Amino acid sequence: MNAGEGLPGSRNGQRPPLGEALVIIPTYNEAENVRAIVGRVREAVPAAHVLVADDNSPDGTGALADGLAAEDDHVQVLHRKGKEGLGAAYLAGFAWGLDHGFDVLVEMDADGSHQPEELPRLLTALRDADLVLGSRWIAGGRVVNWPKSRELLSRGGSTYSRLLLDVPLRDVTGGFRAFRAATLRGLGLAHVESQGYCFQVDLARRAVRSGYRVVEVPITFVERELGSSKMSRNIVAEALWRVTAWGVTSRVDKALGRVKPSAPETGRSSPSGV
Ligand SMILES: Nc1nc2c(ncn2[C@@H]2O[C@H](COP(=O)(O)OP(=O)(O)OP(=O)(O)O)[C@@H](O)[C@H]2O)c(=O)[nH]1
Ligand SMILES: [Mg+2]
Repeated sequence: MNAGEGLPGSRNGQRPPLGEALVIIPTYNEAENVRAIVGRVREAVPAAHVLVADDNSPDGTGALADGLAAEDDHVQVLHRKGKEGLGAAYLAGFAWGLDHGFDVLVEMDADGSHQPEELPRLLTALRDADLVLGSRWIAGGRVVNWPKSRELLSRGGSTYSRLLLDVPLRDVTGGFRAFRAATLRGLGLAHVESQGYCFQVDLARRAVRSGYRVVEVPITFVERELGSSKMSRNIVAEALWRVTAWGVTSRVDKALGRVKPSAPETGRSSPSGV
């Protein structure tokens, strides 16, 4: 581990060198994608380790990932009992990565929507940040092959979250992100209950609220070509009600002069990167 790892990352603007990175790839029925995506990550950032967090996919993704792990000591598999949602898979992956001493933890989808070749840019930006978000909705960011309806949903979700939660970020729902370990430790992950898209909103708002430096980097998001989406009405509904509830609660707290820090740490600089 790096010296100073336990300190809030942005104190005095000084951050430790990045150290060892773990790319966490949650999977549910990604048999057609898992080999290609792991191979692309290993090529793009050879020093990084990969953790496939599989929810006992009925299509055998977990066994395929075991095969990849047997071939490559930089690949590990976290087998979970059953489908519990993206948020739970990431929380388990973060816990695994923190327990194993990784300094940087990356979130990335298995379906090819996030380009492993863009990972070095995210990691470079993290040298001077506590959290880096791959962003579709800033200059230079774009989506490829998305129907207009998906784009509207995603842009609308980010705008709604930004306005309601006072989070000055353009892409709050995206799932291509790099966290410093110290940042994750400061987010109060034990209290995270969100599962679907709003898991990403939840972590972003916690990071901003805790004063971490959050930086957005433009990415090209490509619609999946193989396998099927796990997006559902329930996931959208969960995001809508949770974001609305967080927004209302924080407005009431502000009106009553109550401050509710999400993490025990203090002394971070203002989130100047957002
Ligand atoms: N372990 C685990 N992974 C999941 C679960 N739900 C989704 N995933 C994975 O999370 C990533 C994102 O899921 P997608 O189905 O691509 O959802 P999406 O990217 O929001 O939706 P699309 O844009 O339609 O692809 C993929 O790697 C999925 O396999 C889950 O319950 N458990
Ligand atoms: Mg996807």
